[in-house]
Amino acid sequence: MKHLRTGLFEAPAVALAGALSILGGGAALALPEDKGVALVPAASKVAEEIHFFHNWILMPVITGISLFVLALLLWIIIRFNAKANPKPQQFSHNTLLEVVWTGIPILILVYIALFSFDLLYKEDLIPDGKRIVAEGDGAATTFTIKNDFPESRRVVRPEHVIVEIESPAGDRRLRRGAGYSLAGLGESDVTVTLKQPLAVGERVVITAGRSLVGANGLFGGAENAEIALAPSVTLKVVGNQWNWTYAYPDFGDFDFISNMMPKEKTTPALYRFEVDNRVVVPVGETVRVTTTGSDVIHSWALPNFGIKIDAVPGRINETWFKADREGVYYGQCSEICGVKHSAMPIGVEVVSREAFCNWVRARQSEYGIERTEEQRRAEPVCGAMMPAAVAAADTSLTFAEAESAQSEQTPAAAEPAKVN
Ligand SMILES: [Cu+2]
Repeated sequence: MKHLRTGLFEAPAVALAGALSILGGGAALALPEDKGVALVPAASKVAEEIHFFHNWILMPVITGISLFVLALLLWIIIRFNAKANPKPQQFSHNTLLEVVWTGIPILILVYIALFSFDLLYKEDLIPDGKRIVAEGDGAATTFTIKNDFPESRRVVRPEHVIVEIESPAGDRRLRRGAGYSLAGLGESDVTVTLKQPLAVGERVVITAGRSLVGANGLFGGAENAEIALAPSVTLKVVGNQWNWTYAYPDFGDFDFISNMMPKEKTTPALYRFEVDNRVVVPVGETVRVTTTGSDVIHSWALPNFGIKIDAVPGRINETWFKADREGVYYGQCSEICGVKHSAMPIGVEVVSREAFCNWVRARQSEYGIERTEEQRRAEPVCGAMMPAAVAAADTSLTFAEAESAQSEQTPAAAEPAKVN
């Protein structure tokens, strides 16, 4: 493993272009705001579900309980004070009342758990969805995707398959149930039959798996749901007193240390968030995050992606995220780890696939990592983008890639501005 100490290279300037474009679009940057009370903006489906859980499950329950208790207090103060009620009752215990005030809280907890456990499971379980992309030829209507998941993860229900049609211009139509039929659910091959053949230039994108995210359970949102794909990139995170080491095992295992940016090198708004070497990840890709600690327990927390996972010496924890939007996101160590616990922030840049691969190439040459042509082709994300591999890319192309291919990166570097 090649190893460089911190400060030998700057955060890549080219990657910042992605951040600037998202800021230009008016999307909020992931920084806390003065007097802000809401959660930082969600940048992944799991974070969106966490927001939903907070806003529509927890808040109504908390508000209802608070108002109910307030009403009880007021009632007791007014109705049962010594003046209004000079001769108090002398009984104690009431079986019915005690059963009710034990039973109702249990039901409230079960209600919360229904949503909470579902969410915890999604955060914990590494997704295993897969996708095929097929080009239309004006005649083909039938497409097959292998149902070779482990027994318990087999595709068995219609919602385990999402069929999308993409026009040559890049807009997509979602089809759920209408426009196609499914055969072979629960068997070794699942067949999608379109009622109308794909036009030349149209593409069908079939995603299968049980890692459904963004559906928001009972309250609809199925339109928003997607099936998270199996991770393509692995990011190794090691917590140290008091900085982070990041490694990219898929790309020659280069690693670097990320330290907090000193006060004089950053803005007041970014002080204690900005780092000298940011993590760089591609947009729209499922990233597997493995964490461990080199000395004491730290915690890698990134609120925009709904991630908070302990980095424990002697063991490896695992989680995942898939960033839906480009930008720069910040988090902080969230396990008290010593005197400079507050000085080990986390900075993550989500960039287009092109920008990510350029960054990877630059790091590899900087670290003197020799990669054979074969090794490069085998690299996730970037291998498929090599010119000779264009044909192979058709089977792994995602919408995110098509989108990011359209937005040309312009070299620019600036401090990310704060936008409301
Ligand atoms: Cu720490």
